[in-house]
Amino acid sequence: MTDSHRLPPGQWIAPLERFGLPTFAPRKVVPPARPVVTVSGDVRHAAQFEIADLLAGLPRHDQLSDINCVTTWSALDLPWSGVRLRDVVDRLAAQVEPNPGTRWLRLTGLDGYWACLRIDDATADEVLLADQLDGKPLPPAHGAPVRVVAPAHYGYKSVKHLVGVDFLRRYASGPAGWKGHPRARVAEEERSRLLPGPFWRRVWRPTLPILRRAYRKND
Ligand SMILES: Nc1nc2c(c(=O)[nH]1)N[C@H]1C(S)=C(S)[C@@H](COP(=O)(O)O)O[C@H]1N2
Ligand SMILES: [Mo]
Repeated sequence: MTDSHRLPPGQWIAPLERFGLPTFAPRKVVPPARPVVTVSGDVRHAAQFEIADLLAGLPRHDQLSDINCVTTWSALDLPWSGVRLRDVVDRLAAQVEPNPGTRWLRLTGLDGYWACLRIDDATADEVLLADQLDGKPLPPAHGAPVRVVAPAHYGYKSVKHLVGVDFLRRYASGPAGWKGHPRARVAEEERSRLLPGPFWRRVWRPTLPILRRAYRKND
């Protein structure tokens, strides 16, 4: 509990457990032997990349960062390792040539979950495409083979099991729907596009045990 001084507003410390929207609780992912990422959207040439090729040769970064879930739990100081999402996006953009005016990335996971991050948010220094947690390959529960880690944003932007990246002109809310926020910055408590953050603490906190149970039942 030593780190509670830096807990964001309205958050509580919790251990990391597999988590998300209730619809995704039964969708446990078995990572494929040769995972690929499909890159499309408003681009000149859509393309597919093997994940191994996407990461090959990029500088690696080890980083302690937190997951802050919109439902008010926070797992602190998780030891991630991977490459910068910015380096990956640069590599992809060189191949697919996004059209001018694209401002958003839609990030899709193998379980069908997806979320949009603004390109300037997705390419900030501390945003990783992580392939390791605790010095070991990412476990299936936490996003194998690779996941996004966007510490400045609520957990719902940190898409696990990445299989799709689309360059888009416009934001789309994804499965989070109206409950989500286009940017979802933790420091601004952007829990939802509607109503202020503190309102949502009171909505989400009581649902947390129910959501946890739905996930644990499937684990
Ligand atoms: N593919 C995928 N990514 C996802 C989710 C999901 O259900 N599927 N849930 C999101 C939510 S709401 C949170 S809080 C974090 C939780 O990460 P964890 O399952 O590693 O604890 O993953 C995010 N990324
Ligand atoms: Mo979340």
